[in-house]
Amino acid sequence: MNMPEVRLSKKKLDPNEVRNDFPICSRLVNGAPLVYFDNAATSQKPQSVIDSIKDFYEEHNANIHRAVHTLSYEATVMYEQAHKKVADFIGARNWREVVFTRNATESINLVAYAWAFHNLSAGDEILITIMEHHSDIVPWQMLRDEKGIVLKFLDVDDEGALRLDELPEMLTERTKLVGVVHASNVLGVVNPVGEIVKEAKKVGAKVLVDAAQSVPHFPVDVVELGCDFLVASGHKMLGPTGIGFLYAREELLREMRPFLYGGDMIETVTTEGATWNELPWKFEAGTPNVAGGIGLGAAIDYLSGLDMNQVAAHETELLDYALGRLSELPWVKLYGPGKGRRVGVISFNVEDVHPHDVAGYLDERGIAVRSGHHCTQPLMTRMGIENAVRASFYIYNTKEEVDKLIEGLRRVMELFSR
Ligand code: 7TS
Repeated sequence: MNMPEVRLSKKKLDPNEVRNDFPICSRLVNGAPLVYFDNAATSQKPQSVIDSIKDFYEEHNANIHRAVHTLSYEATVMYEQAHKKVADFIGARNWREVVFTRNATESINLVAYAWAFHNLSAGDEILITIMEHHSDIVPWQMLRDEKGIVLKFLDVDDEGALRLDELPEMLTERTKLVGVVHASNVLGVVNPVGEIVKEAKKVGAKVLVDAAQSVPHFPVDVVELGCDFLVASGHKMLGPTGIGFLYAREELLREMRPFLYGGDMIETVTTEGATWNELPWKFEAGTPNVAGGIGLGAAIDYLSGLDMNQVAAHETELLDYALGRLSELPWVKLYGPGKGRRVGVISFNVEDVHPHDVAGYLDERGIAVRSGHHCTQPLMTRMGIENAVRASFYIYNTKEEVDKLIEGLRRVMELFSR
C-alpha cells in the first residue's frame, strides 16, 4: 500500500485526544461504546463547531447584507469570514471564488444549470468516470436529455482504478467538460486529478472535481490541481448539514448566468429587469444558511489546527492497519485497488451474508457502517455487485475500533454461516 505523500509539520494526531473534542464519541449505542465508521456518509462534529452555531444564535443572529445595525454587521462579517476560511483551506486565489451552497450536489447542479446549460449545445461532450457519485452523474444525464449532449464514462479496471490509458481517446475536440471524483466514496481510491486536468486542457475542456471525499481527508489546492470547478460538502468535513461550497475560477463565475434568482443576488432591480450583485453573492440568492456557513468556518479552523497532513497520515495508518486485519479473514471480499493512493474508505462483502445483515449485526454491537450501493450504482454494476458494506474512517477513529470491527465480523460469520 502506497502512503499518500505527506509533509509532517505539526504534532502527530492522537485520535484519543481528538475524541475528547467530540461529544458523540462518548455515546453508547445498543449498550456498547459507539464505533462510528460511517464518515463517508457524514462526519461527526466537534464541540467547537456545535458552539459556533450556538454562539451565532445566542449572540449575533441577524440577516446579512441588509441592515446597518450591529448584529447584521457582525453576522455579515462572520459569514464572509467563513468564505475566506474555505478559500484559504483549498488554496483559492480569491475568496470571491467560493460560493456557498447546500451541499456538493447543489454545487454540481449550479455548474450544470448556470454554466453548462448555456455553454454547451447538441453534440458537445461531457466526460465523467464510472466511479462518480450519483450527484456527478444525474445532472449531466438531465443535460444530455434536455440539450442533446453526449455523456461518456471513463471506465475502471477490474480492481477499480481509472483506465487512464483510455483517457486520450475519450477526449475529443467536442469535450467541453470533464467531471472526476477526487477520492472515491466507495473504493477510497485517489484519482490523479492533476494528470486528468492536463489531458483535458489539451482539448480545451473544463474540469470539475468532486472533492466531497478528498477535501476533508488530505490537503487539496485548487491552483495546484488546475481545475475549473471544485465542489464539497460541509457535513463530511466536521461542519453542519445544509452547507457546502463551489469553487470556480473567477472569470468563469463572472461569465456564468445566475443559478437562482431573487433577493441578495441583485445589484439593482427595476420593473424592466435586474443587474447582478458582485461575487460570490450573485450565486447566493435569498437568505443563506448563515449559521451553517459559520459552522463550516469553525470546522475548517478545527481541521487546520490538526494540520491536514497529519489528518492524512493518521487515516493512512488506520487504513493500512484495517486492510491488514481484514485480509486475515478469507471470507471477506475487499473491493478497490490494492495499490496506489487511498483515503480511509474500505468497501467489502462477507461471503454469503447480505451487506444489510452485516451492518445490522454490527449495529447491535454499536458499530456504525453503511451498507448499500453508496449512491454509485454504475460503479457497483461495473464491479458486478449490487451492494457492499463500507467502513470509512476519520480523525477520531482508533486501531482498537478496527479490532472491534474485525471481532464483529468474525461473529457475523459464525452466526450467519450456521
Ligand atoms: N460526491 C461524493 C464523492 C460523495 O461522497 C458524496 C456524498 C457526494 C458527492 C454528495 O454529497 P451531498 O452532501 O451533496 O449529499 N456521499 C455520501 C455517501 O457516501 N454516503 O452518504 C453520502
